[in-house]
Amino acid sequence: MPDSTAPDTIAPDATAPAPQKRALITGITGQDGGHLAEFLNSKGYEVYGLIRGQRNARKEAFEAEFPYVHLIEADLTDQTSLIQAVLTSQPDEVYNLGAISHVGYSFRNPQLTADITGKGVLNLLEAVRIAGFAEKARFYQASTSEMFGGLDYNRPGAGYNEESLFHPRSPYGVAKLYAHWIARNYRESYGMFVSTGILFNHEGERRGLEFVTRKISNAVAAIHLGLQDHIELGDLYPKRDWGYAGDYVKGMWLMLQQDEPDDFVLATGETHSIEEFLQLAFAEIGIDNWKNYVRQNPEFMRPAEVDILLGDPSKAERVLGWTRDVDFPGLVKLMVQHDIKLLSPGK
Ligand code: NAP
Ligand code: F7E
Repeated sequence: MPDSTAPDTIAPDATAPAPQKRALITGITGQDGGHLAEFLNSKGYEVYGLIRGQRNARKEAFEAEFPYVHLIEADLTDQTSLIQAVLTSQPDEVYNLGAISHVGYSFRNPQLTADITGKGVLNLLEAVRIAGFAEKARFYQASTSEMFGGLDYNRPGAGYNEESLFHPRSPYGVAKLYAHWIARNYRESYGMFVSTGILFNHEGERRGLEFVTRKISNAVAAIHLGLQDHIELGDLYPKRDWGYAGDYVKGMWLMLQQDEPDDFVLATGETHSIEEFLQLAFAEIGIDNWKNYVRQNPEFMRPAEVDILLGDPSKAERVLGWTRDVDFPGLVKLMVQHDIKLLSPGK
């Protein structure tokens, strides 16, 4: 017999904690994926991440460092796996960080770069729609300063902002520009909450060894410990607006907490050459004459170079309240000290 005194509906308990938010991250095994997983976990999110390949070399180490992340097998080039990933994770927020992200590699593998870095975004946006999450899930697209191209005529004195012209100079930059516009198109066409972060270079202890800053910090640490006697690099004159990855993932999250989706530049507003990075990195181990340890190798030069990148983060600072904790000397120090520790015997 039903209890006739029971109320028809149960009033919501105002004291109950808000339901745990769920985030799906592509590219979770990469630099930003690690920082973002850590950050979202600290905010109480249930974190899901895509892992690709039948035996991903990063899986074991990733699981040891991030035991709270639920890994889902999927690939940005495989639409079915992406739909399944959305259905499994039931996300409130989707962060699309997965990509071929190395500019030099993209010159050697331009079609693969187009498929993953470019069309992969379309596959993921469609997966969100097909799985029925177009209204529920907020979407972050990892756009890049490489879309600007660093050409003189295209550079406003105060740095690139959200209104600057695009002129990508690599297959990577071109693929990212497609990704940027298809993401914006889904916002405009379907009313999806899609925000893009146009991020300038950001580095740190999780940076891949194929990128110049980590290649340098790793080599400087190895030279300090007597494991290596020089480093081979390409061009040393290019300048980049280098920040710390841990600061930048907070900006990504802030973009998805706004009332409306939008596009935001994240940058430091400073630009430094590779030579300046080298000088500070070698100074960290007490070496002034760093040129004696550096050899140029054309293998590391690119068919077209982005000479200088400088960003203007004022919109993100004003609208998102985004701030940074690590400055350029602090970044170099953090990376070199981390690599000395990592390479030290019995660490
Ligand atoms: P990253 O360390 O190179 O990580 C890239 C990630 O993409 C890895 O987890 C990789 O997984 C994944 N991936 C590659 N191909 C995939 C595929 N077919 N399907 C699914 N996942 C795939 O890059 P990051 O520095 O963290 O950058 C994150 C995102 O921000 C990227 O989209 C990058 O282009 C963009 N971005 C980076 C910077 C920067 O300075 N770091 C600046 C602007 C924009 P595996 O482990 O399987 O290889
Ligand atoms: O090169 C020069 C190279 O590969 C920086 C990615 O995260 O940021 C990154 O792209 C500069 C270039 O980063 C070597 O020619 C000299 O001028 O560290 P990188 P990147 O190309 O700026 C943007 C914003 C992204 O979106 C990308 O995903 O350093 N350089 N010698 C060298 N670069 C490398 N990798 N290796 C060298 O030996």
